[in-house]
Amino acid sequence: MGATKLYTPPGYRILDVEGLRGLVSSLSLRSQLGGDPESWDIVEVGDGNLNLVFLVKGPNSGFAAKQALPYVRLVGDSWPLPLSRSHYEHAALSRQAEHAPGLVPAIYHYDETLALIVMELLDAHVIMRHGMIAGIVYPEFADDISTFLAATLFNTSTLAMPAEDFKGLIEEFAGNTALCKITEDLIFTEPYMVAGNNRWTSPWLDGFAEMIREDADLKCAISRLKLKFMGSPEAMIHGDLHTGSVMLTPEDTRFIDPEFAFMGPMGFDIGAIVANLLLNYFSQIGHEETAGARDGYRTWILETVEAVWTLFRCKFLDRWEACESGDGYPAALFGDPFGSAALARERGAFLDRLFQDTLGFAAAKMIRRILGIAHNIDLECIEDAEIRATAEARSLMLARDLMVNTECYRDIQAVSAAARRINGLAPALRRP
Ligand code: SR1
Ligand code: MG
Repeated sequence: MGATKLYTPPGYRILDVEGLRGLVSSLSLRSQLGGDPESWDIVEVGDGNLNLVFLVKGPNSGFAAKQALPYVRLVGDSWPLPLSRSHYEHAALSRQAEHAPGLVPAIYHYDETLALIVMELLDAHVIMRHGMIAGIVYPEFADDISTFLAATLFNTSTLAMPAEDFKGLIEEFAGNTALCKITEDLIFTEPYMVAGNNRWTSPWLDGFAEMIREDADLKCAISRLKLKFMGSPEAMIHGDLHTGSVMLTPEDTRFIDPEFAFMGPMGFDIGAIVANLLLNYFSQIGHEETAGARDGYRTWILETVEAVWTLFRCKFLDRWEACESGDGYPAALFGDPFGSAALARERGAFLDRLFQDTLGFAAAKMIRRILGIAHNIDLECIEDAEIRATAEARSLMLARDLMVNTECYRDIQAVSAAARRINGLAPALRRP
């Protein structure tokens, strides 16, 4: 990235702990916290790639405050990034709250100039990625995420929306181009070529990285997916729905951080979560005390992958069957018995295509986390490089097959069966 000048609007400043204390003490939120501003406990805890995140606690309550920086935090100010992502995050959170109430954090305050969203403190919750590294089972997760996906994707598509409203939504999110460009470059392009941002567990994975760069079938498949990502405004998608965008307890789940939201392909969100569950599945070799100690957890992960898709499919179909407001398949065309039987088959075919998209996008998400710039802590925290590379190589093997031979996977059980089989293979690693 060249040294581009950072643009910040008048009134924007990067907040620190004292800056936030001063700001909050002038807002009505002050009384919600209670006590004297000096007594508030404020810490910056952001560990993501892009933003600042503060936790603010007073004697009566607390909240979380997320501020967009004018650059990519992971890299620094040599990589500018527009603050407008905060606007899109706020817009998406508001829509998600409407369609999936109780599954996103409540918003308390939004400051467009400061690119600051103040929201509910999820103190009892942990980032799902961390919970899964610790081997915690989340019995409600599959039900909650399938509800979230079915509700947000169906209701923001033109299966549910009249055409005019749907086009309004496309317009509302059309400007989030810089965040889309990150995805277009970092997920769909760079891992498949020589690029300065890329890194991997070297030399162990050098052969895999080379094979992927020379794999014409894979490069056609990823480009097909990129085209779909850029040119298919099917629904308002979260856009970055990995397990770092989920905060939960065993009883309660919230989806956070939709700053990548735009009108895109539904399979991108479903694929993101499937990918991150599978990456964690393969990473378990690096988290168990003794070989096989996490087998029960592995089983739970794959059962969860299956449940996410199966429940999503049912919930999406239920919504579609109950809805007559969308312009996509006008109800007026399908009122007679032949029409309704044909529509039922059509819905099934739609979900079958969405399943294929989901697998392709899941594969893309897996490959980028191993060969691209932004890796997952699930794998990164494995200190032994050979063990880490083994988990990563297995992930790449499954991802490559999912992306190139997608149509061979007729159902989600075929995916978990392939993951189980590949997890027993010894990948050919390059030794130092
Ligand atoms: C440079 S930003 C890298 C990644 O961070 C976000 O979480 C998105 O996944 C993005 O691709
Ligand atoms: Mg994020």
